[in-house]
Amino acid sequence: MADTVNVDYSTKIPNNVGLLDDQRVLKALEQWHPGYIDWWMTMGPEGFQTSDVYLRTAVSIDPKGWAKFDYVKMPEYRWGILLAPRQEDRLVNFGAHKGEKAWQEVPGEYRAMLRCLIVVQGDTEPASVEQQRHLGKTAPSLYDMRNLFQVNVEEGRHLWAMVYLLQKYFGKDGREEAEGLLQRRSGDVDKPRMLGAFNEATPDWLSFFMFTYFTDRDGKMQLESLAQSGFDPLSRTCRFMLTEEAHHMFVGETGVARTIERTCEAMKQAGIEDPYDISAVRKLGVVDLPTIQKKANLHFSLSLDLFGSEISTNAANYYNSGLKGRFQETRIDDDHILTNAHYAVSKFVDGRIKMVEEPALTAINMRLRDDYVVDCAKGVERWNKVIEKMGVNFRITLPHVAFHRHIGEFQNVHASPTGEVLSDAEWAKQKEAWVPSKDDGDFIASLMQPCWERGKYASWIAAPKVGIDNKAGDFEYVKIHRA
Ligand code: BYC
Repeated sequence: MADTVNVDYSTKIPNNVGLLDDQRVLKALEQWHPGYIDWWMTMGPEGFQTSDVYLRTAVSIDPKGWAKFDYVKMPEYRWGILLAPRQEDRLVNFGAHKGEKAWQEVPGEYRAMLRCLIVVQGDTEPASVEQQRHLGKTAPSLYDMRNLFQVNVEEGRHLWAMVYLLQKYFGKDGREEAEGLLQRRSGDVDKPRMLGAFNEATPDWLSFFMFTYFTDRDGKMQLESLAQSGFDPLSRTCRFMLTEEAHHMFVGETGVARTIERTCEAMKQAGIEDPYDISAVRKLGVVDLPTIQKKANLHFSLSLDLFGSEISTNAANYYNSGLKGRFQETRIDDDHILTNAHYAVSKFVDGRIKMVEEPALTAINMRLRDDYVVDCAKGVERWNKVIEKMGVNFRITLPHVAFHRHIGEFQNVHASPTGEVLSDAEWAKQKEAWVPSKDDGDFIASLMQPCWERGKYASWIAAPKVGIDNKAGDFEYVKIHRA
């Protein structure tokens, strides 16, 4: 069977890539399946594997109606292989091969590079599930719990998507890499996940919302760039992943917005005008706005690190080879080859942060990061609208790109959120005003009391405006069954 719009559920692994006719890959995936389930049971959402969760499952790749909602026990979720429809006559749209027919097989000379990109992408998916595995126990509502589990099962599916590419196109080393993806663990000293932010803890729900807002948005940008790939199966895979990714960022944006809304509402009710009167605000059982700002500072800066170095020969090679493009590559008005183009890069020169013109090819990471910052700022403005509407005098801002960085130009620089360069001593003195302190973490942890009654929400978060799948306010999104 050729690639189809509808998903074939007759095989153990649902798919629209004709796996029935591809016994080698079907067998390889079936062999990988028990290890995956084993990983899911030990590293997936802790304590809720026998609960019935109102989840969406992809049943088609038709953008008009691709998902169906129903109660599912998570280990029985049908993780499948779904690729966006093939576009006839698709071309390589950038780099040295621009204008050639898009590749249906891996170009030999780019095999190692392509494998590396797929493995890095694949590694982030199970990492995020591992980071979030304890959160179910402190869910502020059944609605939020369901959203967490939806994000988790879909990250699991994104792992399947990358493993399919490895198994189908990379032979023995692909199979080894697929195994490796189940072996590494987020935060493990001996076998950590590959990228920095995916080894950080997600200790509370505000971190989860910030992560899905900022870090899933890096996912969006990276997937958008990989969706441009001249290697057509990767492009089609990423295009379908992006359909699911939108909900993850929605969970983040609305989660933070609802937290802000509840804080402002409680302040107004108590007659507190000063958002910096932190102890008074905290007594109301809500997160004060300055602490929300610190959380945003932390997650934004960790996510900026995921773009790699501003100047990167890896990125130039990916681009030149036609493997990874820019955000919305085909809509950019230039030659898409970039050998003579320049791009302004923020750098640390003679003790100062400056913009410097660099060859555009080596500045690909920087450009994607710039696009990311613009995208992040839009949701932050929507958060500020919530604050403004409630009549509170406070604004959330994105910190300077040099703030709190561990990768790239600014990794050895201390900079304030407004971009002033600081001495070690100045940084040490002020750091706790900018990133969450242990006290902030302890306070947030104290708020993380489970609230699992239908239609009820924890003290620190407002109810959503609409239900998932338009369900009523008291809908039982998770029928909890604790084993
Ligand atoms: N942490 O030339 P450089 C998602 C390494 S998120 C640790 O500066 P390059 C999701 C780098 O690997 C999206 N190491 O960077 C979100 C390289 O090592 P090698 C995931 C890092 O290669 C939420 C060396 O430093 N997808 O989907 O241009 C939930 C020098 O690298 C880091 C992708 O990232 C770091 N932060 O760019 C679930 C797309 N940064 O090669 C999922 C695929 C750099 O010298 N990945 N290094 O051993 C890529 O395109 C690139 O690997 C990167 C790095 C953009 C990450």
